[in-house]
Amino acid sequence: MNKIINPDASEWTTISQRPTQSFVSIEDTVMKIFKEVRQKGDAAIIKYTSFFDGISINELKVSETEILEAIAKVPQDLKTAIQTAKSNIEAFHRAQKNGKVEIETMEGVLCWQEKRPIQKIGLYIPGGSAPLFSTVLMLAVPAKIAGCKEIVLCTPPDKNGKINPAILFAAFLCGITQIRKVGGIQAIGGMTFGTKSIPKVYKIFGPGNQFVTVAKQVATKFGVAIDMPAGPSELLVVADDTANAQFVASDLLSQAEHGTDSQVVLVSTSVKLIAEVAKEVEKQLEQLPRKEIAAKAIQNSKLIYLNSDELALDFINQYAPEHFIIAAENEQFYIDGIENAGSVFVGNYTPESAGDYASGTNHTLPTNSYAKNYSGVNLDSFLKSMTFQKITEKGIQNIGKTIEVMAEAEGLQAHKNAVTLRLNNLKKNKNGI
Ligand code: HSO
Ligand code: ZN
Repeated sequence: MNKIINPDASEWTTISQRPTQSFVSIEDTVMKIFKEVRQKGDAAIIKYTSFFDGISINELKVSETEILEAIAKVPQDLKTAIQTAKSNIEAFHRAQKNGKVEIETMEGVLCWQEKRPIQKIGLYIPGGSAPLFSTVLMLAVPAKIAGCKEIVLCTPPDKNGKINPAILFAAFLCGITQIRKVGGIQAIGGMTFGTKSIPKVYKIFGPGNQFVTVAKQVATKFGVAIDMPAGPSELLVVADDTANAQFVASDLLSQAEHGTDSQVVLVSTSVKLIAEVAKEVEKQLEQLPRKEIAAKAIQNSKLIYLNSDELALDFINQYAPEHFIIAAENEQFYIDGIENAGSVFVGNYTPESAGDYASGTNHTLPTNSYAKNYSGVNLDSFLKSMTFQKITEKGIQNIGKTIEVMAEAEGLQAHKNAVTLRLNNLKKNKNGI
């Protein structure tokens, strides 16, 4: 781990930089595959599934029998855990519903806003070394609460053409029945253009490797919305002498084990704690089944000493972490002052794992400093806001002049006329002509 003592503010930008990835070459590959998916549909999907996943699959749809078989395979304690997590996620996201906003801006001028679900959405769930069935809950639960009508879930098959049973169980529990065995660029292409077996969607959600990330970005060029630009997972912990070094180390490692490119950072006002955490990380790392992955991420990680809470907070806001753990005595100072973070975990007994799985908050969050301008996935991610207005006769008389003057000044006579004709009509009626 790299110890950095009292870095000067001029060095913060460099310290905050995540390892850069070059996406240019991937973009060409994505364009090529998208073109083929658009032209050849399922045939292209099948071709690339065989090429990238090493399995030849003719039926992309997951059958009911497969779902039932998978459900039978999931151990009971895992089923119970998934159910508990689901009900917490449901409670938190249901509470995010907010009613209609309605206001009479002038007498007779009524304006209101209502939300409507995005009708067709696609959920991408990565496979790979750690199939994240928890992400199914994080995306499907709010999608259902929002009322999205058509939800398709794409996830890559393993070498035997199968999908992790827990992914299928979580999907089933959430009422997702449209599941397709397809991953990577071809899955995103399928949902962007639609094929015989993959429905076209309006918005794509979910994490993925760099190929999926670039494919989602390219999908936006074809009119599809995406949740956010994704990147490798990250965690920043701020801790002082009141923190528990073992806990802090375990949190840093919990993110480090996601991938070799994960970013973990400790910011501390205590040199003593930094030394203890560094020791603990080495110790706990040895015991981890995924220690090779975690060790690589730890190599890039940073332990930063800053000599005041104020400086620490400024740095953290500049870094804009995806996850931010506060393990410091002055916790309210950080709660009040944090401007840029995806999700915040407060106190010594709030591990990031809680939010990753079960407490109720969403774990699909902005990385790579996008916490400066993006929110994590929440109920609104699945909704659109629409505005309405109704103007009465009295209302158009009240607001008419304002519109006429502005339209005239913009040189838009037809806009002005749309008001003038109505006002004249009302005048005539009033005069009984
Ligand atoms: N920390 C990950 C989410 C996750 N962790 C899923 C475990 N499973 C990205 O926020
Ligand atoms: Zn995690």
